[in-house]
Amino acid sequence: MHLILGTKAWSSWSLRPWLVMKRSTLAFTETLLQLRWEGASAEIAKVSPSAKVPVLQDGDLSVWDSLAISEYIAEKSPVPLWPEDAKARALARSATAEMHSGFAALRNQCPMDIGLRTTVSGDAELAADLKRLVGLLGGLRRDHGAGGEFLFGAWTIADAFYTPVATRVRSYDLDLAQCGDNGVAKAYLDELLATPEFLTWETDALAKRPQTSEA
Ligand SMILES: N[C@@H](CCC(=O)N[C@@H](CS)C(=O)NCC(=O)O)C(=O)O
Repeated sequence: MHLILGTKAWSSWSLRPWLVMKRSTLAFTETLLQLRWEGASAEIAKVSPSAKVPVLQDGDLSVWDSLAISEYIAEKSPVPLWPEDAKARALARSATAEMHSGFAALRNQCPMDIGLRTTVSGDAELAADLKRLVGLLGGLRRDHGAGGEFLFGAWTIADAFYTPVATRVRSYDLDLAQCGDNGVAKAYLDELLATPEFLTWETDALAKRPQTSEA
């Protein structure tokens, strides 16, 4: 299988299925396409039906969109990538889908830029997203996380979808305690940043980080 990814410092959508692929133990190769230059869209359109990355190629099949790619990998993976319990799996899929389609203020006001360290004066919408984030992560850790460091104990696709958030909290110095965190959500996000898979991505992202960022 072959993953086509965008600039690793910026492309949060690429990071998610790349982490899923790593955790699956399946063999894969990858190609990196540079984002944010005048020809980027045309270059991506040559390999992606949606003109967006990531894309997964498996023989003559192209799968686009981070969530569809993650589900495809989960179907092929010898390692379980969703919780085994059906109710926990439904919750993991809900949390994953919520990140995929929600948290617009957090995504727009704090775009992923690994290596960036700054502060942001967010608005009420960002505060509402952070409050929801703290409630969601804290609740899942409390109710389902007992067997390990992740949302459902063992690592699942839901953790892949929240890893870019961990970089945003770090990059923009977001104060989760002010949004109701008793330390559980922050500790969980720090855990995501310490996984060997993320550290491998981060090293590559920093080595190839473009000089200028519009993020
Ligand atoms: N919903 C899509 C979003 C993909 C997306 O927006 N990708 C961005 C990069 S992170 C992209 O390819 N933008 C095209 C461009 O910059 O020309 C997914 O989950 O994969």
